[in-house]
Amino acid sequence: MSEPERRNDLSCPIEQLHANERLKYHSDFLRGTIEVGLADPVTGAILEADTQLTKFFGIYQQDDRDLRDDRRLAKLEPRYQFMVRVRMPGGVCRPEQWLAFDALARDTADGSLRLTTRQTFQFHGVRKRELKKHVQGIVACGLDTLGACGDVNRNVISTANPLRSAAHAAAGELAHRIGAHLLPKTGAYRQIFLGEQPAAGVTDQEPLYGRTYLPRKFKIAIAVPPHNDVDIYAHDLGFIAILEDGRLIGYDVTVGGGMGMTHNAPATFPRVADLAGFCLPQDAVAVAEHTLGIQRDFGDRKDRAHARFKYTIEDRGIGWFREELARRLGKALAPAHGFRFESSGDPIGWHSGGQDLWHYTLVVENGRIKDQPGRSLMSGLREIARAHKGLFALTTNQNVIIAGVSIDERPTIDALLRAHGLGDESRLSGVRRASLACVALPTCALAMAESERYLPVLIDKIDALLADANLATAPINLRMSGCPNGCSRPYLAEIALVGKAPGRYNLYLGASAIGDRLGALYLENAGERDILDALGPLFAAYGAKRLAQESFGDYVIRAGIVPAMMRSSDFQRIGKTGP
Ligand code: SRM
Ligand code: SF4
Repeated sequence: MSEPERRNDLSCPIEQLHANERLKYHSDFLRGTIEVGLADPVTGAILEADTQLTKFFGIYQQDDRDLRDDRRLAKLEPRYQFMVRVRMPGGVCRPEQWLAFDALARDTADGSLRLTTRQTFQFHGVRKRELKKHVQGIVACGLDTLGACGDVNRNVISTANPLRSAAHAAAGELAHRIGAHLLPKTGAYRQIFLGEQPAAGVTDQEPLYGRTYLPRKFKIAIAVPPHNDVDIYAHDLGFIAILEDGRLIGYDVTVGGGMGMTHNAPATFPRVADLAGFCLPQDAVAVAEHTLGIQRDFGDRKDRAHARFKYTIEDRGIGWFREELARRLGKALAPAHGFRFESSGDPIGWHSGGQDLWHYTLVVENGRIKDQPGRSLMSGLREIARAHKGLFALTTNQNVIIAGVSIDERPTIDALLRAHGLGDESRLSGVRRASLACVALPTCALAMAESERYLPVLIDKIDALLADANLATAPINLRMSGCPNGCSRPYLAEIALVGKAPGRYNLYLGASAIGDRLGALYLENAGERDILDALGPLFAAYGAKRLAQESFGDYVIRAGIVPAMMRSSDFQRIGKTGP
């Protein structure tokens, strides 16, 4: 597409756009003054404006919020550190890559690995002086961090484990192809972080993105029914594999999903994606490119709170999108084929699939990999990586699958799991197995309340309520986020707790168990006692009155406890406040 057709880049003077647009425009393809900041030995930080640019390279400047007050009193600057996110389409890595990440976590980060809700690794606590070395370590093992954050297409996720079936393999392969096709082309990343020199006479070009990239982040997921483990409806763009007699014939396409909102700002809301149509496998990359192009050209570049693709779709309608896509693609999407989802969770423990192979899903509570007394998760996975001949497949439910184990190798993996206090998944309650929590404190600058550190403690208490109601194994999904941005996709959880202030959460109920309906606000600004007092009677009623196979989310709607969320834009308006 020629430059003048990029409406939002050029239809209005750059001065009238959001400050981030000006920053990108004048950044020399994302270079800014990052080099200057990295070289400054006086501070652990980089320059403020550059913190927006390093995001495009998967790097966030943070500080340890636990230490803020003490350091301020001691007249020290905040303990600046960096979060580094790996780009790993489809969430797959080889054992030697696992070992490299394990070593990097211990050498140049905080000693832990964090599995994210988008199927990749994050490192926390990387100091500025180690940042280049850390990124180079990731690149040395064949991956990178380019485009893992920032206003570009993010890490493309796909249903977990390409070794599970041919359709899973095709989904993983499509994630790679789309990810590679939509990667930014700037040479800034390699020059700044890998020390490469620009080739003589070569200037930067961003043929797909232009100088201002996208108005906001853009996320793509690929699902293989009946599993909606990727939460397809939470994505800007989704591909749902359509199989006939086990053969992939194409993808149903969804657009306009997203989670983030701001408390008490009704113009912002989570949105469940719309079904746009069907495309052939060979058209999927072009559909991704042109959908991204539509958002590039029509997304709101003045108001970042209204800049996600979900608002473009909400404002202009799915009919408009279909026509615009057809114009760019040169043909219309076919009518959607239709599909059926049965779950949004992971198969836990051993399961088989694909050429006589076995796979073990290890539950990693809230995605944090580190050793604890009696449960040496980090050391155990290191030992497994040394012995394992298959792959590691990360799931969007923050778990890891030890994938592609032959029947002969199973005893070795079992022994290693046992030796490290792992492999006890059957001991966990249904809620704990299915729970998700975002990172939140102490690293996330936007956190209003605890999440990763608090959810396990709260679940101990919720488990007691569930046991009283004979629901210990019920697979109710519970998700917690430290703020309304919704990084654990809470609005698609049957029970969601969204941070409002320290120790205070909004409680949402009534999302479907298969991830196609949002929850509704049930209790506002609730403390732990309020939450437990609200959930106890609901669990008792659900335990006593549920229909066969009825999920908790469906029950609370049938029982009239919360309304079914029919329209995303109603999200902030309807919903009962208080039990
Ligand atoms: Fe997120 C911002 C962590 C998945 C919606 N997210 C952040 C930041 C970078 C905070 C910041 O901007 O300073 C968090 C860093 C915390 C830390 O210390 O590590 C953060 N998000 C995460 C992760 C690590 C949560 C986790 O526990 O796994 C996930 C990393 C995914 C990845 O590998 O790429 C993560 N974030 C999500 C998801 C879930 C998803 O994509 O499936 C969402 C909701 C879906 C969506 O995008 O609509 C999500 N994160 C946000 C938002 C709200 C965006 C919006 O449209 O309003 C923000 C804030 C922003 O962008 O301004 C945000
Ligand atoms: Fe941070 Fe909020 Fe995302 Fe949690 S939901 S990681 S608190 S931005």
